[in-house]
Amino acid sequence: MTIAWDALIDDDWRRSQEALLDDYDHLARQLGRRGIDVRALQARAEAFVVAVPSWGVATGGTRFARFPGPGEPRNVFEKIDDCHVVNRLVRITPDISLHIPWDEPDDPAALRSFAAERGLTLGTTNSNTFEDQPGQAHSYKFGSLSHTDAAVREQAIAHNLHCMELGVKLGATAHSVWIGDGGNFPGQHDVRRALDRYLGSLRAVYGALPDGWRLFIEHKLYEPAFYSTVLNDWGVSYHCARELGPRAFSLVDFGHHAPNVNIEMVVARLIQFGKLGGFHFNDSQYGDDDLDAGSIKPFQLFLVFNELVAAEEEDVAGFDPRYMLDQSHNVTDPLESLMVSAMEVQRAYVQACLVDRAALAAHQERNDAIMALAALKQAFTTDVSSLLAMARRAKGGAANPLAVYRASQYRARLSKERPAPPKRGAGIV
Ligand code: RM4
Ligand code: MN
Ligand code: MN
Repeated sequence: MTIAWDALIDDDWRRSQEALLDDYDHLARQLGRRGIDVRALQARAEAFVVAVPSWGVATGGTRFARFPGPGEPRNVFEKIDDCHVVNRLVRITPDISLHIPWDEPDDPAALRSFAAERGLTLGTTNSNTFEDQPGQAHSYKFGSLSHTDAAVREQAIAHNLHCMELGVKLGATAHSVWIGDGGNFPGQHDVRRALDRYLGSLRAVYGALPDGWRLFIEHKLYEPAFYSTVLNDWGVSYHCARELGPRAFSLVDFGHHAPNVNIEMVVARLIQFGKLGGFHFNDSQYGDDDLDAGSIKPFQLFLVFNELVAAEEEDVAGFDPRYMLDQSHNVTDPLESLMVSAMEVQRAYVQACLVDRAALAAHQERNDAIMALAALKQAFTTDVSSLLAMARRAKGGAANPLAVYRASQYRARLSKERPAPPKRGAGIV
C-alpha cells in the first residue's frame, strides 16, 4: 500500500505549527525560569525509545471473547508493516519484541532484513510455554519450566533455547521468559519444590544465553493460575535473577502486581540491587488489565520514571533497563493505542527529567514532606506536549500522530488488502 506519509505529516505540521510553536516558546520561557534548557530536554525526548510487542498490533481479547478489528495482520511481515507505521509517526518505537512461536518466521534472515529496510530492529525474543502448540509432545496444562515431569521441563527448556538461536539470527540481544506455571488449588503444588524445579530449568536456559545477551524473567501474581504462581512477585524474581548470575534480570510488567502495590518502590529496589532488566508498560485498574500505558494512573507512571531518571542521572552502575509496551488492545485500533501509549511513556520520562533533584534532595534531608511532593508535582504538572511534538517533528515524525494516521485511511485500506480469515477464536491476542 502506498501512502504519502511525508505529505500527510507536512500537512499536519502546517496546520498545527503556529499554535505548537507558541506553546513551545511558552514552555521554553517557563523552563528557563527554572534553569532548564528546553533544547537539552528535547534532545533527551528524542533519544528516548520504547519497543512495541509484535503481539500488540492485533486486537487482543479476554477469556470470554475477542472482537477482531478490520485489516488485522495475518503474518509477522504484516505485523512489522504495522509496527513501521507506528514508528513512522511517533519515531520512538524502532525496536520490536517478538513472541515465539506466534511470530516465528520461516526465514529469520528475511524477516531481519525486512525489518531493517523499515528502520526497525528485533531486539528481544519472548518464549511461550503457557499454551500448547500443534504437534507438541508434552502438554503445558500443569506447567512448563517448573513441571513435575522432567520431560516437560526439557521440552520447555528446548523451546527457550530455540528462541535464543532464532534471536541470534534476528539480531536480538535479550530473551524474556514469562511462564504461566502455578496452581489453582491449595495443596496442588509443593511451592518450594516447584520453584526449585523452575530455577533448575532456568539455569539451563541461562547457560545457553548467547554472548552479550541478557535474560529477563517476568513475575506475575496470578492468571492463568489463580491460587499460586511460581514466580509470584518481585522478591522471588530478584532471588532467581541473583541465583542465575550477572546476566539475569527482573522484568517489571505493570499489571503483574497485587492491587495497590507501590510499583515505584519495586523499581527503586531492583535498581538498588542491580537487577532491573526492563519493563512491560501498560496500565490497570483492577488486575492484569493490560490497559493502555498512562490511561489510568499517569502519576504512577511518572513516579516510576522519577526513579528511573534519578538512576540515569546518578549513573548507577549496570543500570540499563529495556523499555517495552505489553498491552491488550480490545476496543481500540491497536496501532492508535500503541502510538498513544508510546507517547505517554515518553511524556512520563520527560516530565521526570524536569524534577529539580537538588531541591528534592534538600527537602528530603529536612524532612519537608509537603515541599518534596511539591517538587515532584511541579514536574508532573508541566505540560510538555509541545516539546514532544517538536521532538517528533525533528525526527521526521508527526506533530499529531493520531490525526495523521486517521487522515491516511490506513486501517480502511487494510481491511480491503487483508480480508479476515474465516475462523477466529477467543484468546489473549
Ligand atoms: C503475559 C505476560 C507476557 C506476555 C503474555 C502474552 O501476561 O505479560 O509478557 O508475553 O502475557
Ligand atoms: Mn508482560
Ligand atoms: Mn501480562
